[in-house]
Amino acid sequence: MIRQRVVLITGANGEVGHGLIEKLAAEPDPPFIVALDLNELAHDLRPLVNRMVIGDILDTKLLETLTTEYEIDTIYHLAALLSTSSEFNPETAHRVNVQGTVNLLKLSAEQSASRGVPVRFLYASSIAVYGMPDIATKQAAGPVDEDRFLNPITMYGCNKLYCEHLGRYYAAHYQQLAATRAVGVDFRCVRFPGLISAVTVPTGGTSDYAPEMLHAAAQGKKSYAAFVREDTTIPFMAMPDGIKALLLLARVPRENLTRFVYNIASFSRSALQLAAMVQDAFPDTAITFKPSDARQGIVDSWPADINDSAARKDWGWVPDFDAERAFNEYLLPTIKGRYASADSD
Ligand code: AKB
Repeated sequence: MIRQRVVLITGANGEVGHGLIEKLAAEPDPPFIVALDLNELAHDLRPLVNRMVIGDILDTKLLETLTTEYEIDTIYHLAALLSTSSEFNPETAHRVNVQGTVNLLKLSAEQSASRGVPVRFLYASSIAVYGMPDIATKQAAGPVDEDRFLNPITMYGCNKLYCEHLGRYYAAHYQQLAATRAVGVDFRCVRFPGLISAVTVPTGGTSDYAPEMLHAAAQGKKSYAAFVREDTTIPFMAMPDGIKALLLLARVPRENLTRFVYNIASFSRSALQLAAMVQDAFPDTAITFKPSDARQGIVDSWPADINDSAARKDWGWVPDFDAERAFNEYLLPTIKGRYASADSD
């Protein structure tokens, strides 16, 4: 039986899934997209995918069915419980974030072996893998490269860091003692900064104060209280650049890659600077700062800036948007259109 060759997207209904599906479906020769998510796909995305599977990455029976039905060429593994949500239920987060990833890596290893060609496995990691020991070190560190300060303080960060290692293991060492060496999974990973989308609002993350203040203002709310201090600084990226990075990394020939895990950076701004940009555009919303100790501690442990020179060198990564372009050419025009059309619905 000839099986359909497909691209599988987990967490397809999440923020990154939205942008990725739109971009893949708009390609001149779009792939056959199988979208997997716990929830039904948003209405506007439904026609853009070939198959929607409502299910759990912990359901190994479901994953087995998908492998028998399809020849999985590429996986974008986006499903995860984010950093704040994970702290409320760390063991559940561990199951979803780690066991879910193992299930998909195993599926990829089996498909790679049966096809004799490595499955490309794109993994969405995060700046949460870092753990800066204190604010003074964070301020003095400058742009942090991939291999320093890897002492995450959240379950999510621990999960992401460990799964980066699992990806490397399934790529280079899986079944290393077997009589015939397995075809390794083609594991490729980006560490996302805080992503800001004009069309979706995140839930359960700790970088959420930035998209939340923007969406609250665009919705015409009278006020928004950010859960961090004014001086809080971490790296951010406009969603289209995050999608661009995933697609670029997916397409680069493996021999160009010198590592499995790459930082990608775009702009770092303090919460106060972001609030000023939002208030310039939406002067009627008052943005205030009411730090929550717990969530503040998490963002303080993330670097202020990251070094993405390896991605730039190996696969030609350059973001399209700095902070000003992100606001003026993507976030503000798109978000104003979005809420204006919601008003008129
Ligand atoms: C979160 O805040 O948990 C995510 C992330 C930085 O990975 N947005």
